[in-house]
Amino acid sequence: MAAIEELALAVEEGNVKLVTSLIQEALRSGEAPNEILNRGMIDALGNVGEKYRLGEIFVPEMILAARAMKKGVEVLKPYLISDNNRLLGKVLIGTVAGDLHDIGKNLVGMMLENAGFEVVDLGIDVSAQKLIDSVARHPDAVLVGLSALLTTTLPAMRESVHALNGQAFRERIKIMVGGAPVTEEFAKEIGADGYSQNAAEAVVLAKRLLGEDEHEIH
Ligand code: B1M
Repeated sequence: MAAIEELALAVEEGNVKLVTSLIQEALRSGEAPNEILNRGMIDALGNVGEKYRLGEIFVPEMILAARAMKKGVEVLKPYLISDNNRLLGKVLIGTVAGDLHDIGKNLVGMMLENAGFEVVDLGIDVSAQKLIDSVARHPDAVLVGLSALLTTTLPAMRESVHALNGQAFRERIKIMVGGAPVTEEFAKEIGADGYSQNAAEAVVLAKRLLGEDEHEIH
């Protein structure tokens, strides 16, 4: 079996040690870091979610898989990060109130950082009030990114965006949202400025919202 398929299994099984060595093996055999991330880890967590949905595994197994994924991202991070150090602006990013999922949010943050944004991670379970206080505390922030992974926390995302929309500082910030249950329509409906489906698209969206894409040097 190729290292990348073995890696996907190791992530699913939550085998942290094996994840580390298989990533190193995949890198040595010339696999692209992005492929390792997408096929070896993100897809694996997709399978874990499906198995959980079907009742084949339970929360403890999901926790182990998430831990293995986090370790994998840590090992892979130096290979995913470029030496791009343009400062495109400060982004505040967090997972909405009641929601503890942070793997996707962390990936989005990492990709934004890699693209040249300064990222302030507000963490998980971020209340609307904490968001307001954080934007106020960072007068140079230009973008707020919100993540939600549960259908039950979509109302918290709505509430957060509404709360931000009611603030005087709204003019200086853009708001982008994402996460598995979030859609373009929902983003529009709640008054966010944009939605992206994955971390790579989040970078494109962030640049577009801030008008940075026009200045891109190709
Ligand atoms: Co949870 N969980 N979970 N879970 N979990 C899901 C989300 C679920 C779909 C599984 C399932 O049933 N199939 C389901 C939600 C169902 C629903 O709401 N419709 C679910 C459930 C039910 C729960 C609990 C309620 C289980 C329980 O306790 N009974 C509980 C809730 C806890 C809470 O938050 N209050 C729970 C707990 C957990 C763990 C703690 C065990 C763990 C999270 C660990 C962690 O994050 N530190 C966990 C995990 C690992 C998952 C699955 C398996 C994987 C999530 C993940 O990290 N995916 C997930 C199943 C699935 O997603 N298929 C599941 C990989 C990640 C890279 O993708 O986060 O989608 P994702 O991020 C993507 C995009 O969505 C996008 O870009 C990312 C990268 O491409 N994106 C953005 C995300 N945020 C963005 C922000 C942006 C832009 C793009 O702009 C700002």
